[in-house]
Amino acid sequence: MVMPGKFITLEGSEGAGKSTSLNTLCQHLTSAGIDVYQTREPGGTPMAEAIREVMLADWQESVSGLTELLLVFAARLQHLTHEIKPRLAKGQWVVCDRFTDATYAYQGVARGTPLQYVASLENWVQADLRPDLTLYLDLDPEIGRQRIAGREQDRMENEQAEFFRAVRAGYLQRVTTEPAMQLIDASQSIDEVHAAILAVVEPFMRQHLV
Ligand code: Z5A
Repeated sequence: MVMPGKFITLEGSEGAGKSTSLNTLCQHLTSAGIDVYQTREPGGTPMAEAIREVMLADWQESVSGLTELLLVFAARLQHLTHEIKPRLAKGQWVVCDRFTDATYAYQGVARGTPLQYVASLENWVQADLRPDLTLYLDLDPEIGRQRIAGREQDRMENEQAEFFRAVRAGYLQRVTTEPAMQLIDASQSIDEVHAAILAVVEPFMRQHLV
């Protein structure tokens, strides 16, 4: 019988180092013999990537948190149906750059969309699927913005500092209620962040590779 794979997500605000950490984490898992699939949200399928483009584009009209919420869950359903669920069923480990904790932080807390709307869609779209482990890279958003300064900014990245402080507050709130969520201090050097991630991931691997 094939054991279902594990679902690991990375979270954090802009410039926290998710993409950097995701690559080194996937290399580490692969070198331990794990069949890893690396992906991201919003995105992960052609249609979900198209929804991502729509969501992050700079529209000349207001875009509410509820509109974003519906877009992000439409993309998520495509991603779950065509990539995440079939791969987990085959025993692959799926490592995803952002997932529903981002929706709670950005659309819920920062945009002010009622959290019960997020929870309802989470239950409807995901049923009982939740990440087995979430690495939340915590960083002062000002430092994160300095790290990505000079890069072209999308509609979300153009938000004010107050928005990103609310995103961080949203994530910190999730850490207190979600047992799968582990806080990593992302203000450290890249090597120190990687070591902190491995300190969480190694015991997780031992627990699930027997
Ligand atoms: N979004 C949403 O609203 N709701 C949802 O449900 C979901 C997403 C799923 C796209 O996400 C947007 O979608 C995002 C939230 C929204 N918008 N915003 N704003 P994304 O993950 O694609 O975009 P991002 O958060 O803007 O990613 P990012 O800016 O690329 O950040 P990162 O991946 O965390 O950082 P990085 O690329 O790894 O590193 C950035 C730079 O910092 C780079 O030069 C690194 O070399 C450097 N770096 C990394 N780590 C360190 C350390 N430790 N020290 C010093 N420098 C470092």
